[in-house]
Amino acid sequence: GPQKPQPVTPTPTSLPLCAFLSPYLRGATALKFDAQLTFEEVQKRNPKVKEGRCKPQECHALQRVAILIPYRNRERHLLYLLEHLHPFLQRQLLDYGIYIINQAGNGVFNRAKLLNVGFLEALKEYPWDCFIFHDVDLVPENDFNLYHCDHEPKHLVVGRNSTGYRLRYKMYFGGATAMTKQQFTRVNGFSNRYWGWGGEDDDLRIRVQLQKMKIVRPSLEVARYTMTFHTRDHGNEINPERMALLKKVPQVWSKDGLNSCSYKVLTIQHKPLYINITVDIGDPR
Ligand code: UD2
Ligand code: MN
Repeated sequence: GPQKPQPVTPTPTSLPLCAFLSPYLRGATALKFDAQLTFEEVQKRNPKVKEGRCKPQECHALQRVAILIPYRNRERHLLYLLEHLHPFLQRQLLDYGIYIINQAGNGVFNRAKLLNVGFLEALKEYPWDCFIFHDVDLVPENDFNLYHCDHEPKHLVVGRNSTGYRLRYKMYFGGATAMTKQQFTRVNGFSNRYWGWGGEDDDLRIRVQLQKMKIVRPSLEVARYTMTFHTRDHGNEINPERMALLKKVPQVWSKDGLNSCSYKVLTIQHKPLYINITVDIGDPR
């Protein structure tokens, strides 16, 4: 027989879906970096952010996005990134959280392993759909560079100030990338074996290519970043083994990654503007 129409009651879960292109986007903005800025000030400017997270109240976000930032001793860079990223992500109408994965101790830095830890730990607190692996010193200049995941892994940094806003090389996959939970799991995450500077981003690209996934990029006009100036950090010297490691990716990717990532979480702090995970990731072996 004919079915009775169901009554529709407006509940928080029946919010309309957010627009793919938010009406709040502003396009290119001139970035200013104010030496007097404080974390308290950024907190005041972002009253809707609670414990590093925020989601739109007017609509149901299209994706739940975790921003994962590998970190050690870059407080000023972190402050500038938070200053710009919080309003940027709110304008994009995302359900998002910002995680800082802070390497404990003074051992050799390992960006890729920290990002694996971030992925595994963030999923313990919320069912994130999409992960943005993001350097702490890169500030996006245009909010049409959407921090959504795509059907293919997405590289977000086409150009930046220090390299004349051009792609560094055709296969470049560093700085900031967006992958869904499924895409990142399929490649077994990052390698845990890159200690020191370099190679880990190319390793991830090879993993993606081995799975026959394609890398997509936003247009050059929108995928622009300012990298706050820095010199090479102590403890993150160039890794001389990176080229040799890159040759072995096809043989090792399935045994080296998310499924072999051993670490010890020391603290998880829900700070006002971000979630801080301090972790002991061990030493190169
Ligand atoms: C490039 C890539 C980066 C990564 C790196 C090689 C770009 C824009 N970025 O960055 O994604 O592939 O080369 O490993 O191409 N960090 C700390 N504390 C430290 C050391 C590093 O927080 O002591 C973090 C921080 O998030 C930093 C990131 O690691 O942005 C990469 O290190 P970098 O900025 O020194 O290296 P860079 O700019 O050459
Ligand atoms: Mn940098």
